Amino acid sequence: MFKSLREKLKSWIKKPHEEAGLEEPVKTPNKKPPVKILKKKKEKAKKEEEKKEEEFKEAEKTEIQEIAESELSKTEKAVSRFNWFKKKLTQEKFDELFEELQLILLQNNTAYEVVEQLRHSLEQKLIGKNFSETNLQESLKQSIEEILQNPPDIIKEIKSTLSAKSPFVAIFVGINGSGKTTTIAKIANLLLKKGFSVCLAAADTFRAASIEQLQKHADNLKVPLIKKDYGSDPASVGFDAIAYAKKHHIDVVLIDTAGRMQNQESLMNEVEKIVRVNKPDMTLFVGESITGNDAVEQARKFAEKIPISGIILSKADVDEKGGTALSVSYITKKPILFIGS
Ligand SMILES: Nc1nc2c(ncn2[C@@H]2O[C@H](COP(=O)(O)OP(=O)(O)OP(=O)(O)O)[C@@H](O)[C@H]2O)c(=O)[nH]1
Ligand SMILES: [Mg+2]
Repeated sequence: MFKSLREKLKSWIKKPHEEAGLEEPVKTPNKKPPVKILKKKKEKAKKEEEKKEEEFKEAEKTEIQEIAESELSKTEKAVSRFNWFKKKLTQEKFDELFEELQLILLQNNTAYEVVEQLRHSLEQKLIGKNFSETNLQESLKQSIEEILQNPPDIIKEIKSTLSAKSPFVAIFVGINGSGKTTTIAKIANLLLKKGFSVCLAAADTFRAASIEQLQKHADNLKVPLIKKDYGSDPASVGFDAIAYAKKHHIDVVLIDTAGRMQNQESLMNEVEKIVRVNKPDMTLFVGESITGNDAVEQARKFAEKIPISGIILSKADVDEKGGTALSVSYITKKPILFIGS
Protein backbone atom coordinates (compact mmCIF):
# COMPACT_ATOMS: atom_id res chain seq x y z
CA MET A 1 0.00 0.00 0.00
CA PHE A 2 3.01 2.34 0.39
CA LYS A 3 4.29 1.53 -3.07
CA SER A 4 2.99 4.74 -4.66
CA LEU A 5 4.38 6.80 -1.77
CA ARG A 6 7.76 5.20 -2.07
CA GLU A 7 7.83 5.89 -5.82
CA LYS A 8 7.01 9.50 -5.17
CA LEU A 9 9.73 9.90 -2.60
CA LYS A 10 12.21 8.30 -4.97
CA SER A 11 11.34 10.79 -7.66
CA TRP A 12 11.87 13.71 -5.31
CA ILE A 13 15.38 12.61 -4.23
CA LYS A 14 17.91 13.63 -6.92
CA LYS A 15 21.03 11.70 -7.55
CA PRO A 16 24.33 13.71 -7.40
CA HIS A 17 24.93 13.65 -11.16
CA GLU A 18 21.40 14.78 -11.73
CA GLU A 19 21.96 17.66 -9.33
CA ALA A 20 25.17 18.51 -11.27
CA GLY A 21 23.19 18.29 -14.52
CA LEU A 22 25.20 15.32 -15.82
CA GLU A 23 24.21 12.10 -17.43
CA GLU A 24 24.13 8.94 -15.36
CA PRO A 25 27.73 7.51 -15.16
CA VAL A 26 28.47 4.17 -16.72
CA LYS A 27 28.97 1.62 -13.96
CA THR A 28 32.54 0.22 -13.84
CA PRO A 29 32.86 -3.34 -12.58
CA ASN A 30 34.22 -3.69 -9.06
CA LYS A 31 38.04 -4.42 -9.32
CA LYS A 32 38.20 -6.39 -6.12
CA PRO A 33 37.39 -10.09 -6.74
CA PRO A 34 34.69 -11.42 -4.67
CA VAL A 35 35.77 -12.64 -1.22
CA LYS A 36 35.10 -16.30 -2.14
CA ILE A 37 37.59 -16.29 -5.01
CA LEU A 38 40.23 -14.61 -2.84
CA LYS A 39 39.85 -17.26 -0.20
CA LYS A 40 40.31 -20.06 -2.76
CA LYS A 41 43.43 -18.46 -4.17
CA LYS A 42 44.93 -18.10 -0.70
CA GLU A 43 44.23 -21.74 0.06
CA LYS A 44 45.83 -22.86 -3.22
CA ALA A 45 48.99 -20.83 -2.55
CA LYS A 46 49.19 -22.20 0.97
CA LYS A 47 48.86 -25.75 -0.32
CA GLU A 48 51.59 -25.20 -2.90
CA GLU A 49 53.89 -23.79 -0.24
CA GLU A 50 53.20 -26.75 2.01
CA LYS A 51 53.92 -29.12 -0.87
CA LYS A 52 57.25 -27.46 -1.62
CA GLU A 53 58.24 -27.59 2.03
CA GLU A 54 57.36 -31.28 2.08
CA GLU A 55 59.50 -31.93 -1.01
CA PHE A 56 62.46 -30.03 0.47
CA LYS A 57 62.21 -31.97 3.71
CA GLU A 58 62.13 -35.22 1.73
CA ALA A 59 65.27 -34.29 -0.25
CA GLU A 60 67.09 -33.25 2.89
CA LYS A 61 66.17 -36.54 4.53
CA THR A 62 67.56 -38.61 1.62
CA GLU A 63 70.85 -36.71 1.65
CA ILE A 64 71.30 -37.20 5.39
CA GLN A 65 70.42 -40.85 4.99
CA GLU A 66 73.02 -41.29 2.26
CA ILE A 67 75.74 -39.66 4.37
CA ALA A 68 74.79 -41.77 7.36
CA GLU A 69 74.86 -44.95 5.29
CA SER A 70 78.28 -44.17 3.83
CA GLU A 71 79.71 -43.32 7.26
CA LEU A 72 78.31 -46.57 8.58
CA SER A 73 79.92 -48.59 5.82
CA LYS A 74 83.26 -46.83 6.49
CA THR A 75 83.03 -47.73 10.15
CA GLU A 76 82.09 -51.29 9.32
CA LYS A 77 85.12 -51.56 7.02
CA ALA A 78 87.43 -50.10 9.69
CA VAL A 79 86.05 -52.50 12.25
CA SER A 80 86.53 -55.45 9.91
CA ARG A 81 90.09 -54.26 9.19
CA PHE A 82 90.74 -53.91 12.88
CA ASN A 83 89.42 -57.42 13.46
CA TRP A 84 91.71 -58.68 10.73
CA PHE A 85 94.55 -56.80 12.41
CA LYS A 86 93.85 -58.71 15.60
CA LYS A 87 93.91 -62.06 13.79
CA LYS A 88 96.99 -64.22 13.43
CA LEU A 89 98.65 -63.90 10.04
CA THR A 90 98.08 -67.04 7.99
CA GLN A 91 100.31 -68.30 5.18
CA GLU A 92 97.52 -67.46 2.74
CA LYS A 93 97.24 -63.84 3.89
CA PHE A 94 101.04 -63.51 3.96
CA ASP A 95 101.28 -64.74 0.34
CA GLU A 96 98.64 -62.22 -0.66
CA LEU A 97 100.52 -59.36 1.03
CA PHE A 98 103.95 -60.47 -0.17
CA GLU A 99 102.82 -60.59 -3.80
CA GLU A 100 102.62 -56.80 -3.82
CA LEU A 101 106.01 -56.39 -2.12
CA GLN A 102 107.58 -58.90 -4.52
CA LEU A 103 106.45 -56.87 -7.51
CA ILE A 104 107.91 -53.67 -6.05
CA LEU A 105 111.22 -55.38 -5.29
CA LEU A 106 111.55 -56.93 -8.74
CA GLN A 107 110.66 -53.66 -10.45
CA ASN A 108 113.44 -51.98 -8.46
CA ASN A 109 116.34 -54.19 -9.53
CA THR A 110 116.22 -56.73 -6.73
CA ALA A 111 117.33 -60.15 -7.96
CA TYR A 112 114.80 -63.00 -7.68
CA GLU A 113 117.07 -64.94 -5.31
CA VAL A 114 117.05 -61.98 -2.95
CA VAL A 115 113.26 -61.63 -3.14
CA GLU A 116 112.95 -65.31 -2.21
CA GLN A 117 115.35 -64.86 0.70
CA LEU A 118 113.31 -61.90 1.93
CA ARG A 119 110.11 -63.96 1.63
CA HIS A 120 111.62 -66.75 3.70
CA SER A 121 112.94 -64.39 6.35
CA LEU A 122 109.64 -62.49 6.65
CA GLU A 123 107.63 -65.73 6.81
CA GLN A 124 109.68 -66.74 9.85
CA LYS A 125 109.07 -63.43 11.52
CA LEU A 126 105.40 -62.88 10.73
CA ILE A 127 103.36 -66.04 10.16
CA GLY A 128 101.33 -67.08 13.18
CA LYS A 129 101.67 -63.66 14.81
CA ASN A 130 99.03 -60.99 14.87
CA PHE A 131 99.81 -57.55 13.60
CA SER A 132 99.38 -55.87 16.95
CA GLU A 133 102.32 -57.98 18.19
CA THR A 134 104.65 -57.32 15.26
CA ASN A 135 105.99 -54.25 13.58
CA LEU A 136 105.85 -54.91 9.88
CA GLN A 137 108.29 -52.15 9.01
CA GLU A 138 110.78 -53.28 11.63
CA SER A 139 110.60 -56.89 10.41
CA LEU A 140 111.28 -55.81 6.84
CA LYS A 141 114.21 -53.65 8.00
CA GLN A 142 115.69 -56.58 9.93
CA SER A 143 115.32 -58.93 6.95
CA ILE A 144 117.07 -56.44 4.67
CA GLU A 145 119.89 -56.00 7.18
CA GLU A 146 120.37 -59.77 7.28
CA ILE A 147 120.93 -59.68 3.50
CA LEU A 148 123.45 -56.84 3.52
CA GLN A 149 126.94 -57.75 4.67
CA ASN A 150 128.49 -55.61 7.36
CA PRO A 151 131.17 -53.42 5.75
CA PRO A 152 134.56 -53.17 7.43
CA ASP A 153 135.89 -49.82 8.58
CA ILE A 154 138.40 -49.21 5.80
CA ILE A 155 140.39 -46.63 7.79
CA LYS A 156 140.79 -49.04 10.70
CA GLU A 157 141.84 -51.81 8.31
CA ILE A 158 144.50 -49.63 6.70
CA LYS A 159 145.87 -48.59 10.08
CA SER A 160 145.94 -52.16 11.29
CA THR A 161 147.75 -53.33 8.13
CA LEU A 162 150.23 -50.47 8.30
CA SER A 163 151.16 -51.46 11.82
CA ALA A 164 152.40 -54.77 10.39
CA LYS A 165 153.63 -53.88 6.89
CA SER A 166 153.72 -51.05 4.40
CA PRO A 167 152.28 -50.03 1.98
CA PHE A 168 148.59 -50.93 2.09
CA VAL A 169 147.65 -52.00 -1.47
CA ALA A 170 144.21 -51.79 -3.05
CA ILE A 171 143.30 -52.87 -6.59
CA PHE A 172 140.16 -51.69 -8.38
CA VAL A 173 138.49 -53.97 -10.95
CA GLY A 174 135.30 -53.97 -12.97
CA ILE A 175 133.89 -53.75 -16.46
CA ASN A 176 134.52 -50.87 -18.91
CA GLY A 177 133.35 -47.48 -17.76
CA SER A 178 131.98 -48.62 -14.41
CA GLY A 179 133.75 -45.80 -12.57
CA LYS A 180 137.04 -47.36 -11.39
CA THR A 181 139.32 -44.40 -12.17
CA THR A 182 136.93 -41.80 -10.77
CA THR A 183 136.43 -43.88 -7.62
CA ILE A 184 140.21 -44.15 -7.12
CA ALA A 185 140.46 -40.35 -7.19
CA LYS A 186 137.64 -40.03 -4.64
CA ILE A 187 139.18 -42.62 -2.29
CA ALA A 188 142.63 -41.05 -2.62
CA ASN A 189 141.09 -37.73 -1.63
CA LEU A 190 139.41 -39.36 1.41
CA LEU A 191 142.63 -41.04 2.54
CA LEU A 192 144.65 -37.82 2.17
CA LYS A 193 142.09 -36.08 4.39
CA LYS A 194 142.50 -38.87 6.95
CA GLY A 195 146.23 -38.20 7.01
CA PHE A 196 147.57 -41.07 4.87
CA SER A 197 150.11 -40.60 2.10
CA VAL A 198 148.96 -42.05 -1.22
CA CYS A 199 150.31 -42.95 -4.66
CA LEU A 200 148.45 -44.10 -7.76
CA ALA A 201 149.37 -46.82 -10.27
CA ALA A 202 148.21 -46.55 -13.89
CA ALA A 203 147.82 -50.28 -14.54
CA ASP A 204 145.27 -49.64 -17.29
CA THR A 205 147.79 -49.66 -20.10
CA PHE A 206 145.14 -50.65 -22.58
CA ARG A 207 142.46 -47.96 -23.03
CA ALA A 208 143.42 -44.82 -24.97
CA ALA A 209 143.92 -41.79 -22.69
CA SER A 210 143.49 -43.85 -19.53
CA ILE A 211 146.95 -42.85 -18.26
CA GLU A 212 146.35 -39.14 -18.98
CA GLN A 213 143.01 -39.39 -17.19
CA LEU A 214 144.64 -40.77 -14.04
CA GLN A 215 147.51 -38.29 -14.37
CA LYS A 216 145.00 -35.43 -14.23
CA HIS A 217 143.56 -36.80 -10.97
CA ALA A 218 147.06 -37.32 -9.52
CA ASP A 219 147.97 -33.72 -10.39
CA ASN A 220 144.81 -32.36 -8.78
CA LEU A 221 145.40 -34.41 -5.65
CA LYS A 222 149.15 -33.68 -5.72
CA VAL A 223 150.07 -37.36 -5.37
CA PRO A 224 152.65 -39.36 -7.37
CA LEU A 225 151.50 -41.47 -10.32
CA ILE A 226 153.47 -44.54 -11.32
CA LYS A 227 153.02 -45.29 -15.02
CA LYS A 228 154.53 -47.06 -18.01
CA ASP A 229 153.88 -46.98 -21.74
CA TYR A 230 150.61 -48.12 -23.25
CA GLY A 231 150.71 -51.85 -23.94
CA SER A 232 153.05 -52.56 -20.98
CA ASP A 233 152.27 -55.43 -18.63
CA PRO A 234 149.75 -53.99 -16.16
CA ALA A 235 150.88 -56.32 -13.37
CA SER A 236 154.36 -54.81 -13.59
CA VAL A 237 153.00 -51.26 -13.20
CA GLY A 238 151.44 -52.29 -9.89
CA PHE A 239 154.67 -53.96 -8.86
CA ASP A 240 156.67 -50.78 -9.61
CA ALA A 241 154.19 -48.63 -7.69
CA ILE A 242 154.52 -50.82 -4.60
CA ALA A 243 158.32 -50.62 -4.82
CA TYR A 244 158.10 -46.82 -5.16
CA ALA A 245 155.79 -46.61 -2.12
CA LYS A 246 158.15 -48.75 -0.05
CA LYS A 247 161.10 -46.60 -1.00
CA HIS A 248 159.28 -43.31 -0.30
CA HIS A 249 157.37 -44.47 2.79
CA ILE A 250 154.01 -44.00 1.18
CA ASP A 251 151.15 -45.53 3.14
CA VAL A 252 148.69 -46.54 0.44
CA VAL A 253 148.96 -47.64 -3.22
CA LEU A 254 145.78 -47.51 -5.31
CA ILE A 255 146.03 -49.54 -8.52
CA ASP A 256 143.77 -48.71 -11.49
CA THR A 257 143.03 -51.49 -14.00
CA ALA A 258 141.51 -51.64 -17.48
CA GLY A 259 137.81 -52.34 -17.78
CA ARG A 260 137.22 -56.00 -18.54
CA MET A 261 134.01 -57.76 -19.43
CA GLN A 262 133.41 -60.66 -17.07
CA ASN A 263 132.88 -63.09 -19.99
CA GLN A 264 136.20 -62.33 -21.77
CA GLU A 265 138.29 -65.22 -20.52
CA SER A 266 141.79 -64.02 -21.59
CA LEU A 267 141.22 -60.47 -20.32
CA MET A 268 139.86 -61.79 -17.05
CA ASN A 269 143.05 -63.86 -16.78
CA GLU A 270 144.99 -60.63 -17.07
CA VAL A 271 143.05 -59.12 -14.15
CA GLU A 272 143.71 -62.29 -12.18
CA LYS A 273 147.45 -61.94 -12.93
CA ILE A 274 147.56 -58.31 -11.66
CA VAL A 275 145.97 -59.48 -8.41
CA ARG A 276 148.19 -62.55 -8.09
CA VAL A 277 151.42 -60.63 -8.67
CA ASN A 278 150.64 -57.63 -6.48
CA LYS A 279 148.97 -59.47 -3.56
CA PRO A 280 146.70 -56.61 -2.58
CA ASP A 281 145.28 -56.10 0.89
CA MET A 282 142.00 -55.22 -0.70
CA THR A 283 140.50 -55.97 -4.14
CA LEU A 284 137.48 -53.86 -4.83
CA PHE A 285 134.90 -54.54 -7.50
CA VAL A 286 133.43 -51.31 -8.90
CA GLY A 287 129.98 -51.81 -10.40
CA GLU A 288 127.38 -49.42 -11.64
CA SER A 289 124.38 -49.17 -9.38
CA ILE A 290 122.07 -48.37 -12.29
CA THR A 291 122.73 -51.60 -14.18
CA GLY A 292 120.77 -53.74 -11.73
CA ASN A 293 121.04 -57.45 -12.41
CA ASP A 294 123.91 -56.91 -14.87
CA ALA A 295 126.05 -55.52 -12.03
CA VAL A 296 125.11 -58.56 -9.95
CA GLU A 297 126.16 -60.93 -12.72
CA GLN A 298 129.45 -59.09 -13.26
CA ALA A 299 130.24 -59.13 -9.53
CA ARG A 300 129.44 -62.84 -9.36
CA LYS A 301 131.79 -63.63 -12.27
CA PHE A 302 134.60 -61.40 -10.97
CA ALA A 303 134.26 -62.97 -7.52
CA GLU A 304 134.56 -66.42 -9.08
CA LYS A 305 137.84 -65.41 -10.78
CA ILE A 306 139.55 -63.35 -8.09
CA PRO A 307 139.17 -62.94 -4.33
CA ILE A 308 136.99 -59.82 -4.02
CA SER A 309 137.12 -58.07 -0.63
CA GLY A 310 134.24 -55.71 -1.20
CA ILE A 311 132.09 -53.80 -3.62
CA ILE A 312 131.79 -50.16 -4.56
CA LEU A 313 128.57 -49.19 -6.28
CA SER A 314 129.16 -46.15 -8.45
CA LYS A 315 126.57 -43.82 -9.99
CA ALA A 316 124.07 -44.26 -7.17
CA ASP A 317 123.24 -40.59 -7.74
CA VAL A 318 121.52 -41.53 -10.99
CA ASP A 319 119.93 -44.73 -9.72
CA GLU A 320 116.32 -44.30 -8.57
CA LYS A 321 115.81 -47.96 -7.72
CA GLY A 322 118.38 -49.19 -5.23
CA GLY A 323 117.75 -52.94 -5.47
CA THR A 324 121.24 -53.58 -6.93
CA ALA A 325 122.85 -52.99 -3.52
CA LEU A 326 120.74 -55.75 -1.96
CA SER A 327 121.28 -58.17 -4.81
CA VAL A 328 125.01 -57.73 -5.29
CA SER A 329 125.71 -58.01 -1.59
CA TYR A 330 123.55 -61.12 -1.08
CA ILE A 331 124.79 -62.97 -4.16
CA THR A 332 128.50 -62.32 -3.72
CA LYS A 333 128.30 -62.35 0.10
CA LYS A 334 130.62 -59.33 0.01
CA PRO A 335 130.08 -56.03 1.77
CA ILE A 336 129.41 -52.76 -0.01
CA LEU A 337 132.16 -50.39 1.09
CA PHE A 338 131.10 -47.23 -0.70
CA ILE A 339 128.19 -45.96 -2.69
CA GLY A 340 129.52 -43.55 -5.32
CA SER A 341 127.77 -40.38 -6.41
N1 LIG B 1 126.99 -39.79 -12.05
C1 LIG B 1 128.11 -40.44 -11.77
N2 LIG B 1 129.03 -40.61 -12.74
C2 LIG B 1 130.16 -41.28 -12.46
C3 LIG B 1 130.39 -41.84 -11.19
N3 LIG B 1 131.59 -42.48 -11.24
C4 LIG B 1 132.05 -42.32 -12.47
N4 LIG B 1 131.23 -41.62 -13.24
C5 LIG B 1 131.38 -41.26 -14.64
O1 LIG B 1 131.41 -42.46 -15.41
C6 LIG B 1 132.29 -42.33 -16.52
C7 LIG B 1 133.31 -43.44 -16.49
O2 LIG B 1 134.09 -43.27 -15.32
P1 LIG B 1 135.56 -43.84 -15.20
O3 LIG B 1 136.03 -43.55 -13.84
O4 LIG B 1 136.42 -43.38 -16.33
O5 LIG B 1 135.24 -45.36 -15.38
P2 LIG B 1 136.30 -46.56 -15.58
O6 LIG B 1 135.72 -47.75 -14.96
O7 LIG B 1 137.63 -46.13 -15.09
O8 LIG B 1 136.28 -46.69 -17.15
P3 LIG B 1 137.34 -47.54 -18.04
O9 LIG B 1 138.69 -47.18 -17.54
O10 LIG B 1 137.11 -47.09 -19.43
O11 LIG B 1 137.02 -48.97 -17.85
C8 LIG B 1 132.90 -40.95 -16.39
O12 LIG B 1 132.20 -40.06 -17.22
C9 LIG B 1 132.69 -40.58 -14.94
O13 LIG B 1 132.60 -39.19 -14.73
C10 LIG B 1 129.40 -41.65 -10.17
O14 LIG B 1 129.48 -42.11 -9.03
N5 LIG B 1 128.26 -40.95 -10.53
MG1 LIG C 1 139.48 -46.22 -15.96
